[in-house]
Amino acid sequence: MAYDDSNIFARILRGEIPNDTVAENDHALAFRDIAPKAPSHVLVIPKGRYVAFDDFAANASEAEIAGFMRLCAQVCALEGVGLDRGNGFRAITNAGHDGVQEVPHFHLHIMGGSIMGPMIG
Ligand code: IU
Repeated sequence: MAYDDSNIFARILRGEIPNDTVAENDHALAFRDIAPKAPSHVLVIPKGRYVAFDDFAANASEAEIAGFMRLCAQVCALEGVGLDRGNGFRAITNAGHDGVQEVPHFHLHIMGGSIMGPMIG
C-alpha cells in the first residue's frame, strides 16, 4: 500500500492539525489519543512516511527505529502521562484491514492506568 500524505497523522506532523504532544525527538512524536480507550492512551508515530508496522520494521533506518523505541521508553517513564506507576501497560499496533487500522501511518498505542480488557473484541 502506498503512503497517503493526506492521512491525519501526516497532517499532524506537518503542523496542520493541533495535537496534545507528550514527547518528541528527531525521529518520532508521541501524543495523546483524541478518543482514549484507557485512562492513559498515547500514540507514538515515526516522523517518516511508513504505512504500518511491517513497512516501518522493514524499511526504517536503524536511527529511525532506535529513535522511535527510545521515545516509547520515554513515554512509559514520563511523570504525568500515567504509565509510570509500576503497574504495567499495553502496547499494540493495528495493521491493515484485518488489524482494523484506521489511520494509515504506523502508530503504536500505549495504554495504561487501569487493567486492560480482553485483546480480541
Ligand atoms: P488505529 O490503530 O488506526 O485503529 O487507531 C487510530 C487511533 O487514532 C484511534 O485510537 C483514534 O482515536 C486516534 N485518532 C487520534 O488520536 N486523532 C485523530 O485526529 C484521529 C484518530 I481521525
